[in-house]
Formats: sequence, structure tokens, C-alpha cells
Amino acid sequence: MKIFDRPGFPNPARIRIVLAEKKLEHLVQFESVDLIGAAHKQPDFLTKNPSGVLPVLQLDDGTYISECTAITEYLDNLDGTPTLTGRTPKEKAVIHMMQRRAEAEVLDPVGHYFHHATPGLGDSLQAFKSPDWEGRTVWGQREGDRALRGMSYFDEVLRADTYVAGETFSMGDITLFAGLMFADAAGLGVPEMLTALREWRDRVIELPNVKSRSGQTFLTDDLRRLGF
Ligand SMILES: N[C@@H](CCC(=O)N[C@@H](CS)C(=O)NCC(=O)O)C(=O)O
Repeated sequence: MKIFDRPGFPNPARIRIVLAEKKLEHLVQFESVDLIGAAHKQPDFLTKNPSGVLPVLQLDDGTYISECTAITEYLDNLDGTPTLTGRTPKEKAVIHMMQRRAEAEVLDPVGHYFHHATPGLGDSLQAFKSPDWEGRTVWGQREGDRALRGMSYFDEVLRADTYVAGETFSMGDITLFAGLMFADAAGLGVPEMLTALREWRDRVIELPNVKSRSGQTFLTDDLRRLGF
């Protein structure tokens, strides 16, 4: 199998954590896509994923699978014993719901903040994003506020539960973790007062399959090139 991604970016990191959790790294080849140069918006890449975003999984039969949740479900079920997406109908439903909340209320709004309230990935990509840059800045700022509200919600959740969807580490934790790392990299941060959320993050970052793939290096190399 092949993964088209860019090391150090939040969504690619979700799948790298999944591969480590499922001990599948030896089965995939990684191909780095020039995200800063907008390679993922060119026709060749759009045939793999019409949404023009990373990561994309290519199966040995040539099928392309995009969207981290779909890729995670595929990889989690390969060995017949899913550990990240749930086993029973109830586990599957709760993890699906909490994952979607982490994506919709934290990770995606942080991404919108990054792209529309900061210089984002730079000029070469801006043409694909927003001809109306000034107008979108206000929207980007609001998305930052929305992400902070999403973080408050998860702070409440994590006061009661060990992990995002209960007592077991799941796809929901991976999504929220990527959202918080992206928030740091984008300059939004995670408010000090959200102590349960920050304590959860300190625990997750120490998990063996998360540790080597995250931390301080998140986004750093590419952002440094962009002048952050
Ligand atoms: N919903 C998508 C999000 C993918 C995504 O936004 N990936 C980012 C990298 S972290 C990307 O490719 N951004 C490039 C762009 O927005 O132009 C997923 O789950 O895979």
C-alpha cells in the first residue's frame, strides 16, 4: 500500500499514529506531496482525491481512499480486530459521534483559522482558497473562536472520562490530538484554564505510538520556511 502525505502535518499525522497503533507501518510506502508548492491542487493529484487534501491511501489494487476516518476504518479492520473504531454497534456509534465532534468542532475550525486568519500555507495556495482574502479573515477569526468553544466542550468530556469516547483510546482521541497540535502550530493555543484537556493531551503525547510522531516538531519545518 502507498500513503500520499506530508510528514509533520496534522491530518497525515492521524494516519501515521493509526499505522503505528495497528503495527502496519511495514506494509506501506510513503510518498511526500509538495503541499507548499500546491502539488495537491494539480490535476494529477486530484484524480487521487478530488478534494485536493492529504493524506490519501492507495491500495495494492489501485483503489484510492481519502478522508482520515475512512482510511482509519480500513486499516483498523484489516486484521479483523478493530481497536480504534469500536467492536460492538454501540462502541462504533459512540466513537463515530465523538470523532465527528472532534473534527467538526476543533480540528476543522483550527484549519480554517490557520488558512483564513493567518498567512496559512502561503501565496501559492491562496489562489485555490480565497480570492476574497480580506473578507475571509473575519470568518477565519470566528472559526478560531469556534475551535476554542470546541476545546471547552472536550475539557468537560475529559473531566468525566479517561478518553474522548470513554475508557479506551480511539479514533476520536487521535482527531482531537491532531486538532490541539494544529492549534499550537497555528498560534491559537490551548487555554491554560482547560486543565482536563491539557492533562489528557500530556497523557496522550506520552503514548508510545503517538510520542515519536508529534510533539514540538508538528508543522515546524514547513512553517519555518513560510516565515512563522
Ligand atoms: N477531512 C480531511 C482533511 C484533510 C486535510 O485538510 N489535510 C490537509 C493537511 S493537514 C491538507 O491537505 N491541506 C491542504 C489544503 O488545505 O490546501 C481528512 O480527514 O483527510
